[in-house]
Amino acid sequence: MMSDNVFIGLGSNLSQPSEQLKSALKELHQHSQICVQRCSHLYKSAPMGPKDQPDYVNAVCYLTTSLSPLELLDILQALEASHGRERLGNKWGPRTLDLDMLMFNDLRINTERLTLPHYGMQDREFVLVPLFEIAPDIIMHDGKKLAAWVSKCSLNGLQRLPDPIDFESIAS
Ligand code: ROI
Repeated sequence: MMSDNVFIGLGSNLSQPSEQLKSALKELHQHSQICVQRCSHLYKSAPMGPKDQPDYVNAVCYLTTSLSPLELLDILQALEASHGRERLGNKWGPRTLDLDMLMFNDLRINTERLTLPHYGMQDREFVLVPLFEIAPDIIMHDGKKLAAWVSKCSLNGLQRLPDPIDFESIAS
């Protein structure tokens, strides 16, 4: 059954970022082997990397799935592509939708397509803070509490947007 526990980081800084994230959550939930269980508020964040791009909107969701990590990665990448994402060497450039697998159970893998846990979490306030909102008690892969990671991380003016994501509209 859908018993694997996964955290996904969502980000967008083009074409109505908040709407990109909300529709991506809905589309994820519509997959027969994915059940979105919880999602954070939306957060406005300054771009990490090149500053000559719009601010981002970020969020984190917790889902359960019966897909394998690589099957889920295929779904995430297909969803990015359907939102007009172009992968043209703009690794640090603006994007309509970014879906990063952060953790898949306690799995540790390091392959060309997928590294778990996600390598960049530790210094990304726009990942750690929304993750902490929905899973405040988790222990990270170095044995430290997520709370300790959050307290060491620079917040860079991260702003929680007031309106929660309407979970009913995602699950319907
Ligand atoms: N910066 C922020 N604030 N949020 C992101 O999701 C994000 N994604 C990226 C880069 C370009 C590294 N910067 C980001 O891929």
